[in-house]
Amino acid sequence: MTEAQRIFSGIQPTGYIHLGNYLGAVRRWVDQQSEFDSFFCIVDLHAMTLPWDPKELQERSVATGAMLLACGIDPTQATLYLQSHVPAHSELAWVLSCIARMGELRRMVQFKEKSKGETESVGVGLFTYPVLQAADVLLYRAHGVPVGEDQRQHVELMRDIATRFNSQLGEVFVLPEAWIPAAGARIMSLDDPSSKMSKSANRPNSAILLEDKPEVIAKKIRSAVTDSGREVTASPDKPAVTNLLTIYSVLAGESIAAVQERFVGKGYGDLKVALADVVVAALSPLRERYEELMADPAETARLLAIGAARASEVAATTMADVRRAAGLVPPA
Ligand code: AQP
Repeated sequence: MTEAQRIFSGIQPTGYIHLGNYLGAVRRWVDQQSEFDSFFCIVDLHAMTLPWDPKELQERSVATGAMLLACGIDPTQATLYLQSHVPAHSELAWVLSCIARMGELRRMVQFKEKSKGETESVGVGLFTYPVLQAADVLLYRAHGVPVGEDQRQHVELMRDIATRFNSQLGEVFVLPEAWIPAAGARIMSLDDPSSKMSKSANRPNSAILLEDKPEVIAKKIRSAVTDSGREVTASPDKPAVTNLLTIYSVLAGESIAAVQERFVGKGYGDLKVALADVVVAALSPLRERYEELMADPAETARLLAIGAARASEVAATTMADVRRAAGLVPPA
């Protein structure tokens, strides 16, 4: 039997997991975990790149673990853990920050967006976090990185850093590939279809959270902005309706054309009512499992510790090769 290819992906515990995270990443992790040697990481160190509340970070880290389990991540199949429990992530990030170049980090769109032009006063971590992200993936010598569209540039950067390390110091790293889904790779905000649905948007009606109750989901969808015109069709001049149709299509497992067909002669209001039903049907079982798991956070913490032990073993092997290649003397 050939060994399963390895995949790695992460999620920040910066807030509440939303439908964009689910469709762009988490749902696919669940589908892929039996086929690949899967590492799914709650990247708590990344959650420190903008000012944070320590108590909230602690709570959200375990709650994110519980939500991933509720979504169907199976700790007997996948390695699920907290990034800070495996110190090799930070160690490798330092080594790679000596390989990465200022110019390539400056080009990162997320840095430009999140620093909002305040490049002198934001934390250094916001600038260097793509290097930590490169370390996250390269540490496990993962082939595939199942992510949403927003992470494409960061995966390109990790390939560049890995290539440079391998050619300067010796072949240590596998070059990872971004695995971006054909549909659902960029779910947009409900209140602004020009910006992606995001945990850090801090606008209550912009994102559907996986833990939202049915009435909240229906209300958010009812208040979603729509476009001019009346026809329920996906097109570049109808970004809001296209977004709603995309969500419907991915969750219902039907093509956009088939979904459009359902709404011939109907209006945006009809689409919103039907979409709310589809979203509630998909998310209610997750929310119920999540509420059960949150009644016993110690159990989630225990499962995360088991994942960290497995991740540490794999990380140690890579770090031994990195140290050797970099010329760091092993402890006597
Ligand atoms: N809107 C989205 N559509 C599809 N996929 C998405 N992802 C994020 N947003 C969308 C994918 O979800 C995974 C986890 O990403 P994250 O933890 O960075 O989530 P976020 O919502 O992007 O979180 P933040 O805190 O708001 O971060 P920023 O502001 O950096 O985006 C990834 O695979 C991501 O592609």
